[in-house]
Amino acid sequence: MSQFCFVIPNYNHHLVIEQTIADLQRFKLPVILVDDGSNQQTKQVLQQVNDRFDNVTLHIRAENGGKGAAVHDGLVLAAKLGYSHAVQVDADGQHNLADIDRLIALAKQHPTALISGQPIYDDSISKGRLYGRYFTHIWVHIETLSLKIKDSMCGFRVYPLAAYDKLTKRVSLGKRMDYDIEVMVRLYWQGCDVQFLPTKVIYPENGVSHFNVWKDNLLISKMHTKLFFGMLLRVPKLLWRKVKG
Ligand SMILES: Nc1nc2c(ncn2[C@@H]2O[C@H](COP(=O)(O)OP(=O)(O)OP(=O)(O)O)[C@@H](O)[C@H]2O)c(=O)[nH]1
Ligand SMILES: [Mg+2]
Repeated sequence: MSQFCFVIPNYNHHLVIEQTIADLQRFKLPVILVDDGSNQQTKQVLQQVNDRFDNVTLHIRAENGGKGAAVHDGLVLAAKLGYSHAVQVDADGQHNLADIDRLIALAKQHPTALISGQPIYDDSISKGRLYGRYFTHIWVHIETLSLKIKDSMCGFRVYPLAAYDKLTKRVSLGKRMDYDIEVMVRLYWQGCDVQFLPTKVIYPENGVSHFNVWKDNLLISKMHTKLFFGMLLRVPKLLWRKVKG
């Protein structure tokens, strides 16, 4: 039997987090909220959320470690608490929570797969972010020798925790914005199926993005170089997977 929980990483996102947790109550699932070394204002809001909702476990990281480090902590804690799947939702109100039912249904249909949102953007996304994503799509197709991965940057996902545990016992993943991409490619390399659900992603007007165009894009480029060489080592395995369909 699959047991689901939510994992929400939070770094200085205080505006909509309480409303997000309130909206998640209808699922009657536990929520692991990870404070990734946030500022005092956010800490106060997170404590308030923790006091208000019984189903919230607040995990506090002493220092900021990056999105990847925060999600990793949340997933490890989720596995330790006995859950089989963790639904990862960002804390900035960009994800369409109405699609969670469909995300979970897909995970139940494919219990060993990584399930991911495939973003449908409106005009609120900046052109820089949009084009950066195409760059990553192309790299990921090369790294997996496949067109199977339709998006690797969306943080709206369901992680199969057994497969994640197996992966992270072997390799340590990028700790910042490189994480979402790397974990998806490496799970794919490990043999994990990846399923996508088209979902609207918005950039709210008062939204705060911590994505640093120069620093994070450089980090992501370095990671693609590493994954490219990783792909070369796996060419026979990846081609065999293609042949098997
Ligand atoms: N950027 C960033 N996000 C973190 C960090 N730690 C946790 N997070 C959380 O990770 C999620 C994604 O962060 P965002 O800054 O929105 O990054 P993103 O959604 O990939 O980028 P945008 O598309 O520009 O919004 C949010 O829930 C953050 O609060 C961190 O150190 N840096
Ligand atoms: Mg965001």
